[in-house]
Formats: sequence, structure tokens, C-alpha cells
Amino acid sequence: MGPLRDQDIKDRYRRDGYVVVAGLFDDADLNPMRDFIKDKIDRYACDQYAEGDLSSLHETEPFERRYAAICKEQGILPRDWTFGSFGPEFYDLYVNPDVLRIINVILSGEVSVLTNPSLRTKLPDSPIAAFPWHQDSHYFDMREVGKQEKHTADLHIVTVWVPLVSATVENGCCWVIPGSHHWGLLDGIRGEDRNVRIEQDVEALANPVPVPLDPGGALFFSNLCVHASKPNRTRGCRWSIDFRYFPTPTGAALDDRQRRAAQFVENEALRGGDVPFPVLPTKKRPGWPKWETAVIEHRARLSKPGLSIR
Ligand SMILES: O=C(O)CCC(=O)C(=O)O
Repeated sequence: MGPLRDQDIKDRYRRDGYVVVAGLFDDADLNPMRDFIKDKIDRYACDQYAEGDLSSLHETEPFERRYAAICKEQGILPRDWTFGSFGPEFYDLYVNPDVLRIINVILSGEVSVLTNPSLRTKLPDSPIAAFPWHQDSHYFDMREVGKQEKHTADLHIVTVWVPLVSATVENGCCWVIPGSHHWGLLDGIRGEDRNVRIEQDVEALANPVPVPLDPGGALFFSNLCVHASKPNRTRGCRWSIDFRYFPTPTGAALDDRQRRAAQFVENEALRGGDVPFPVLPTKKRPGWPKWETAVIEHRARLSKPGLSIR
């Protein structure tokens, strides 16, 4: 099958609430991200080794295995990547012309990027890195455990999910329910494990499908698309990164409700130390140095000790 035409992408996304685009990236686009990860893990291993908390650097392990081997030896299963996700490699991904071409097809208008990506380690057999059925709106709307709020039901936000190693059913690729974005924003609850889950049995409503994906491909899905991921049953990490685009709050095409929701999303991001920036139209986009300065200044104003830049 040849590459998808823009109209196919639009039609599939409208019908299913997601679209898979294979062959979007070259390795040259993804390697800076992998190098960023490798560097952080190397530094972590060296520090832990120097402190006597690791018996070996595990440096002969391949990219997929090294962090898993370190965590296994240390008996830890971190849910999240805690080594930062800010730098030119991330900026370049957010403004990648091929990604933005697809975003323009499915979101259109004035678009900003949310710059707090999830860099996912997805460690072997980690129960907490398997994500129960949810819609991404739940994560925007309910920051705290036990809270039930709905702010973004009428706003269209697009997640871009990018594998850095092959994502397979065995290592816990994403699963989606085609057409579920037509169900509206369902009730969800944020649990003590910080994961949000839809409590009703969505698998009884329609057929979930797995989305295995090789590096180079990307899964684009709507904030209302019901999706999940299952545990990783292999010995390696399932590395991936996902990030999100939303309508720029000042965009001319938004109605009042959408503008309030877009402003809510932007404010929450700012509160967390991130500085979303416009990506479309391109003339409104800041370059890396300008955005870097904005982030450094913003984080200094918030002066939260945990918000290190690198
Ligand atoms: O990467 C995963 O395993 C889950 C991703 C997900 O649920 C999301 O991006 O909202």
C-alpha cells in the first residue's frame, strides 16, 4: 500500500478518531531523541555505579534493554521518565514539517503545541505502565486523584504517539476503539496510581484494535478517542514519546466555549512549568532560542525546584 493521501488521512481520522501514518519519520528525526535518552541513562548508571548502588554499568546492553536491566538490578519500576524532556531535540520534533502537515489536515486553523511530552519507558512487566481505557481529555481535565471535572469535551486536541523502538502487542503497544470519539467525553476517574480509567465496560461497546507500529510511523488520535495500552511482556523497554497539539486560545475560529477550554489547557500547562507555543501558521512560531529563553524565564518566575531545564 502506498502512502496515505491527505484526504484519506482526514477521512480515516474523522471516521475512527485516529489515524496511523507509517513512514513519516527518518531515523535522523528520531535519533536525537534516542541519543537524549541514552545520555541520561548513561549518566544515571555512572552515578549509581559510583555510589555503589549498581554492580555494573550494563553498557553492553542494546538501547531497548539497558534501562530495563538497570531497573531490574535495582528492583525499581518507575512509572515515569524523570530525567527531563526539554531541549532542541524536542523542539525539532514539535515543529517537524511532516508532523505539522498531518496536524494541519486533521486540526487546521491556528494551532499550538503542548510542550510537556510523555517520554515513556514502559518497563517490562510494570503494571503501572499499562494504561487503562481512557480519553486524553481525562488527563487534561482531572489533575487530582478522585476529581471528576470536564473542561475539554468541546475542544479538539490531537495526540501524536511516536515509537522509538518497534511497538508490538507483546511489548504493550497502544490499543484504540475505532469510532469511540463519537461517544463524547465519558466519565473517568483518576486513581491512586495516578492513571485515569473509564469505569464502564467500553470493550463491550465496540471492538478494540491494537496499533503495532514500527519506528518512523506515528499514531494521531483525538482527545475523545478511547484508548489503552497493555503490559509489556518482553525483556526490553518499549520506548515512545507522545505530545499534543491544541487550538491556539487566541485563534479567530474558536467560539467562546472552545476559547475558554483552550485557555484552560494553556493555563494548566503554564502552571506546570511548560510554555506552549504556536506552530501554525508558521509565521507565528518562535524559533528555538526564543522559546528556550521563554521557558527558562517562565520556570524562574515559578521557581519550582523540581522544574530543572535539562
Ligand atoms: O504509551 C502508552 O502506553 C499509553 C499512551 C497513552 O495512553 C496516551 O498517550 O494517552
